Amino acid sequence: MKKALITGISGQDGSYLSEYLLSLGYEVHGIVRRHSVAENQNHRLDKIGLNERVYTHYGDLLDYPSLVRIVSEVKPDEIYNLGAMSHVRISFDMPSFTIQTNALGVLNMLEVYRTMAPKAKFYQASSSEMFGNSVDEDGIQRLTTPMNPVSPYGCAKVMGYNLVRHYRHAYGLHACNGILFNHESPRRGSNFVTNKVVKGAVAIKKGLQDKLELGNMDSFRDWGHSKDYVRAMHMIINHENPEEFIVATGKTHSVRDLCRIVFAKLDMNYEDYIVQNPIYMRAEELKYLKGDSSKTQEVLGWKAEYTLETMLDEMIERWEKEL
Ligand code: NAP
Ligand code: G4F
Repeated sequence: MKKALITGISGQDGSYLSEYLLSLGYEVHGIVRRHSVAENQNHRLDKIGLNERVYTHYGDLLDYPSLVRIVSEVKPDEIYNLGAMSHVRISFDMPSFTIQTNALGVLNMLEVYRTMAPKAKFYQASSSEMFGNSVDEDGIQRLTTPMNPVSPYGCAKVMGYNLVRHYRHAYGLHACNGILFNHESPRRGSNFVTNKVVKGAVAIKKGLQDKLELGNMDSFRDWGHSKDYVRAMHMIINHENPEEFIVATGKTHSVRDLCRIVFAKLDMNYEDYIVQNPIYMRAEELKYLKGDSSKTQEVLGWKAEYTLETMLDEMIERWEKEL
């Protein structure tokens, strides 16, 4: 039985990846941070039903001794480093914590990996936010597009990305990067724009609120589903050569398009309900994302099963049940 260790197991991707690896017969271990409300500790993992093949360990990417203890106890075959301060706008408010977790946290994991479990494989959760406002002339970001990050989050992710490549080259480790474009799901944090719009629209439809406050509606994102993207993570780490891969749908929509689609699904016109509030704007905005995942499709055989529409339907269903 293969053993996987997931940092960020309590997050959106960590919970879907655990579910997927369990379905493949893995023993799954995850690092969780201590929460003051113990009931919230396994908020997402409870959804998949913690079972005898999922083990959680208290730790933190910034607490090196905890990482040493966990990696030496677990002896993982595969390490997925998904833990991060993952909210781009909040990274402007907490730049130091973001850089520590998303850059030095990667260094800590790589050092523990190199010294305690060098035979394991290592996956790093890299991000399309690393491209910033770089776009090729044909309006696409690909593996050769320069990285010009426009947020503390993006800067930290570029550092993590480069450290992974450096450790691979310097120490001959099987360490790889998945550059994932935005991916969402019913388990997405409700302060990311897709889930915020879906939750707000359902609440308005049910008469629970009148308006929805948003920031910039003219940025474009390439939105896929987390379930499709965690399958890609497993393919990337298990490719014979550790390399970089992009995971994206190749389709892009503006935040305004997203609002139009979601409100129309609920028989409403978004223009009657959306109010713009500058507190949700960013000091510097990433305007446009549309990724080229042709290498991932051709080399690994990865293909998305969800469309934006089917994903939004699933998210609407969640909030219709819950609100
Ligand atoms: P998420 O839901 O915000 O989950 C982040 C996870 O990281 C949570 O489990 C969180 O724990 C944990 N974490 C935060 N700080 C930590 C620390 N100092 N030490 C240990 N764990 C820590 O994010 P996600 O959407 O699943 O994303 C997973 C990864 O992919 C992240 O690295 C993100 O930056 C990257 N990524 C995401 C996307 C996307 O569109 N979703 C795209 C590209 C890359 P708590 O629950 O205790 O906060
Ligand atoms: O949903 P978002 O917060 O996602 P963002 O900033 O693109 O970051 C996500 O994707 C990255 C991959 O490219 C990940 F690395 C990262 O961890 C995260 O998962 O914002 C999307 C767009 C932005 O242009 C933002 O300005 O929506 C715009 N927006 C407009 N109003 C808003 C809001 N975003 C949020 N969160 N909240 C708003 O009220």
